Amino acid sequence: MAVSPVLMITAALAVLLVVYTYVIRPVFLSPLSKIPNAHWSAPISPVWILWVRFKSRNNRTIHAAHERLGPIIRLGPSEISINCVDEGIKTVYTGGFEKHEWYPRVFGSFGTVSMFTMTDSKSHSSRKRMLSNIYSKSVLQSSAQMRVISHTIIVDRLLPILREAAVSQSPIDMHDLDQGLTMDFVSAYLFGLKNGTNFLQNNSYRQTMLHLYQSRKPFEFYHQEVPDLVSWARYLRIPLIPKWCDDANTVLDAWGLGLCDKAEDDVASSELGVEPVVYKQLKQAILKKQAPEKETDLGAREKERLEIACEMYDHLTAGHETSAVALTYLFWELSKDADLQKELRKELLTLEPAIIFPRSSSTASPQLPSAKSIDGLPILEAIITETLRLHAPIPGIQPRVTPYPSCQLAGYSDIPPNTRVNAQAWSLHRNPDVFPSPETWQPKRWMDTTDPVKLEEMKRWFWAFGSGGRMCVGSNLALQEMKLAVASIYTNFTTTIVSDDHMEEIDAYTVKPRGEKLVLQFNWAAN
Ligand code: HEM
Ligand SMILES: *[C@@H]1O[C@H](CO)[C@@H](O)[C@H](O)[C@H]1NC(C)=O
Ligand SMILES: *[C@@H]1O[C@H](CO)[C@@H](O)[C@H](O)[C@H]1NC(C)=O
Ligand SMILES: *[C@@H]1O[C@H](CO)[C@@H](O)[C@H](O)[C@H]1NC(C)=O
Ligand SMILES: CC(=O)N[C@H]1CO[C@H](CO)[C@@H](O)[C@@H]1O
Repeated sequence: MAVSPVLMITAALAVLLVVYTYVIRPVFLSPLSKIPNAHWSAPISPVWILWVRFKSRNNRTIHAAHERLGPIIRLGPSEISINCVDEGIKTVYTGGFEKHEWYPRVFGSFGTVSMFTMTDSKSHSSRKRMLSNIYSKSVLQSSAQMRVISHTIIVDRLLPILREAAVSQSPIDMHDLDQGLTMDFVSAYLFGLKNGTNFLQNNSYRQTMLHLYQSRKPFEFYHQEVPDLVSWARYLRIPLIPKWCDDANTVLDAWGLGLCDKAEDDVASSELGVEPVVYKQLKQAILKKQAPEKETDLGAREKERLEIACEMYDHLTAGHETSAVALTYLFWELSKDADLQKELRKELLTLEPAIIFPRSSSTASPQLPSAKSIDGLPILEAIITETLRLHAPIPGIQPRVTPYPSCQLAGYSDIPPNTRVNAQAWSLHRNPDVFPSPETWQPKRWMDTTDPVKLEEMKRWFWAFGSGGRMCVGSNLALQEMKLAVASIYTNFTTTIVSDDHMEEIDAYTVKPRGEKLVLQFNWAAN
């Protein structure tokens, strides 16, 4: 059979076009081709970086590539990574590059998106305007609700547990307790103290819920990086993600929705300990924007209920896991340094009143000093900052997309639009020029005021809460609760390590120690 010359020419052209599009252009002609490749195959295929992520080697591989190749590297045909401030995180994150689809894929819930997962800047800023005020430092520091929440959680729940541990000389898994502490804090601010969680005092419930929450982690990769594969597998009934994972989601969604519905009953309250501060704020802000005829529309009401639930669920998860991990690493580092514990305690005793906790439960419990005075303690501040540097709870990539028509990053111009670009705190925080001996935990590096320029540079590279318009909205809440917890503990107790096997971070979006525990012994501090 003779093949027509027209067909042959067409076929040849088609092959050429494919070769041009998938090989010649990405390897030689695209402006991205000048950027050093983290792997030889990066310009033509994303398979290498997908494999790296599937094997949970994202952080170390990208980190090693930056060490080898400099502040900008190419990870795939349309993905790069940056590791610098100027023409790096400053351009991308402070410059408002939009979030990548990665976020709604992984962290969407209730069929909708939250402030954290919205990609489009307009809807995002509208949502952020509704919520940022109640998370501002000044509001949190002067909030009467926060004062009641703090007193209940620290004085009535946490300290008695630690006193019991010191009296009976029983070791405590602090990582487990930290997650209860932070969940109680954030849920109380979201939903009101009465209707928030009481994880600290309910071990079995806490452990069941946290186990469900954590169990899904190994399967994050699929939604994050290969969403089409997930859809296909579902369609073909291949169990890529096990059924118990879906079941865990169902239980957790119902739990989150239940907390919201309880808060709804108290939405009119401004009673201390009852008012659901964040829930109420969001509900009122959403109602204000809504057309009045929608108020009686059942479909619209249900949509609004789920939208609020999605936002609240996000704050619950973003709020408890990160702060708990930070506290765990802080207690770990501080438990290795008895001298620093002593110095810290001296500083804490300058608080008025100091958080002195009685040895016996029959003595009146302490009043807490103001959040503002705790915030002003330099050693405490340095300990927290250094922990967030060395053990950033979100150390990995925060993907964004480059804007139209092009941008310049790390000296490379004409970077095309819609290129995925990431930075990772893990690497930014390990620049030896900015943080000498980056692998050692040295709180005092933040207290060296002899060189203000150097200190300023450290602050520019500090990225535990991200930066720009999508920076963490809960950073002030996190810092306030962490500082209070650490201050309350080290005023009267010392800690030593009983067991710290596998404290290395897992490779994930929000990390945790691989061993998932940190066992400490609490003792009364000597005068
Ligand atoms: C030590 C504790 C915390 C750390 C290290 C942390 C870290 C971060 C980081 C790095 C981001 C940016 C993520 C990205 O763009 O991929 C972020 C965003 C966010 N965080 Fe936190 N966070 C902490 C505590 C909290 C708390 C307590 C809340 C509770 C309200 C919270 C709520 C959020 C929300 C809602 C966003 C999305 C903000 C936006 O897109 O505008 N975080 N956090
Ligand atoms: C722990 O929480 C569960 C679920 O809310 C509840 O049913 C149980 O009674 C609680 N246990 C204690 C000891 O408070
Ligand atoms: C707690 O610390 C304060 C200040 O050092 C001390 O006066 C008090 O006796 C301590 N309480 C106990 C039970 O050791
Ligand atoms: C990052 O990689 C290093 C090895 O380079 C490893 O020790 C560490 O646990 C990893 N951290 C995370 C968050 O994956
Ligand atoms: C489940 C629960 O604790 N619900 C409480 C929510 O707050 C209201 C108002 O204080 C209480 O009456 C409920 O018992």
